[in-house]
Amino acid sequence: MSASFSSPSPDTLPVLYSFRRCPYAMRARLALAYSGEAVELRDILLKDKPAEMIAASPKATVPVLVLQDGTVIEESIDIVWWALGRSDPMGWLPDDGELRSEAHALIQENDGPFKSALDKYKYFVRFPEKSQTDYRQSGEEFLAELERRLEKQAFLLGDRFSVADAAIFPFIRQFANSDRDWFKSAPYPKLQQWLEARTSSDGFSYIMKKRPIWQPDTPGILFPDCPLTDF
Ligand SMILES: N[C@@H](CCC(=O)N[C@@H](CS)C(=O)NCC(=O)O)C(=O)O
Repeated sequence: MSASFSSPSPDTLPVLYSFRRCPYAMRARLALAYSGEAVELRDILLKDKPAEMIAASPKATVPVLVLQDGTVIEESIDIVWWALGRSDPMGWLPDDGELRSEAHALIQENDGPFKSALDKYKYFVRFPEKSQTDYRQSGEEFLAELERRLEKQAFLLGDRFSVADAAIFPFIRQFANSDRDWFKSAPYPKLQQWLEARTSSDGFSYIMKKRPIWQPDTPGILFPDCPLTDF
């Protein structure tokens, strides 16, 4: 925490409903934390969603960002673009239009086919049509694509960290954690290093800090409450 960081009061801020372990919520918290766009963070439990959140967003998934004018942003990637569009001190948004389109395309691949394979790999018992290995192999198509990118550059879009790295790594982490021994011995050394760097960073520890679950009629937590400059 730095003395120069001015702390707005949480009750005049946009409200973010979030669940600590959700990869979609992680990407939103990361973008908000690094943009410095302060919000009132309300950490919730999926099994006990607050009525306030469901009233704001009946689809009832996290993350949800409710702006002061009542606008509701209920897709994690839209929260990411909103935060970085307002403030991007780390330069996570590519200046180049083509690279921005590439970021969109890669994130779509992550959120679509890869996430679907990830869910089936993780919860294979619920999807008996195919084996866990089949599901893993289908997820590996995306891992291999990321590995190819990281063989020629340090980050997914080039030589600097970008919105694509921030939006995608929580899902790769989840895939890796589904069977750590397998992931450690899988032929994706660059991806393993990239993931390790992200998950061992102070910024990741910051967004993953255990915070008290929000209770209705109480103020949430000011987030971020310190400047983050390194990721
Ligand atoms: N497309 C949504 C997906 C969000 C999502 O599915 N979040 C999960 C948690 S990781 C959720 O809230 N699920 C509802 C539930 O489990 O009740 C987004 O990007 O924000």
